[in-house]
Amino acid sequence: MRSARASFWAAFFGVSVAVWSTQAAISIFDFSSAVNDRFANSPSFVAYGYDLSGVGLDNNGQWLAMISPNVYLSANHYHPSANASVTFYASNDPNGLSVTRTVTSIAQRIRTSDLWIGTINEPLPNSFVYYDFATEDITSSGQFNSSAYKNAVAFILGRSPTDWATSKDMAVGQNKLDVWFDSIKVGDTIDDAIGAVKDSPSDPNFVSSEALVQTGDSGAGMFVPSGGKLTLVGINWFYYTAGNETGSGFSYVGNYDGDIQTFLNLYSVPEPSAFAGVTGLLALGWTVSHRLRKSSE
Ligand SMILES: [Ca+2]
Ligand SMILES: [Ca+2]
Ligand SMILES: [Ca+2]
Repeated sequence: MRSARASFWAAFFGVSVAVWSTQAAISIFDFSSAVNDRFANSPSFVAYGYDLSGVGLDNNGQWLAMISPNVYLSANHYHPSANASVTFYASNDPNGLSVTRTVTSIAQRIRTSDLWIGTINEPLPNSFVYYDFATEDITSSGQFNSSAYKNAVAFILGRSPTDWATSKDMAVGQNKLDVWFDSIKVGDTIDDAIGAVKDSPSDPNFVSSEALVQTGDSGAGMFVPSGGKLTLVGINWFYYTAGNETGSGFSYVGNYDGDIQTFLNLYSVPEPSAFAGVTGLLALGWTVSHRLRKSSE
């Protein structure tokens, strides 16, 4: 069985941890900028119609996936630093609406996992999305095999082979979630992980834009589409080679939703409210009528 074999070899030969650099790029089968680069802004984009406005890359090339207007998830081993600057784009148009935020020092590792949770200095406006996240507990291959995520086709995010400015260096591929790792050790972290084997076109689980995470992609969100929306299911953690098999491993968010909710309850603040807009309009109306009255004096 594929998943058992992968777990076995990964456990015995170890896995290659993604070591970061700004040079590397996600590996996507048959990559093309129109299909795989978010900011090519093409209708043939693999994730066309899905909202990526809640995904950010900070000025150091580290990833954020927003789960409230001001709270993000990333990877413990490669997470945004306090005071980093991150620009979010409301659409896939690189010249469209964008806002820039600062990463704060309110942040922490989630237990002993490779998940990292933190805040930005000001909530994103309501034209920017934040993501629902997985909550289902999965603690064994058996539970994974009967879970909603077994064989789900996920969007895999990473740095693009195309030469974009850092904040726009976002490529998207796909892969089928088909591996579960029990207590895998990567670096100093031991945790379960959800994974996706890198297949060839002749393999039954192959999908278009089949992706394998690489160096520099750690901390990006792994999303499963559902009902036209994206659910954050994992965070890029590692890639592995086991014999002639290669694949990607993700921290599984659904085993930490309780801890995530505790952090959200403490630190999440709402997006700028409709009330602020109403106040602005009232103030503007007052100014206009005041001016009119003045000009008629
Ligand atoms: Ca859970
Ligand atoms: Ca690039
Ligand atoms: Ca695959």
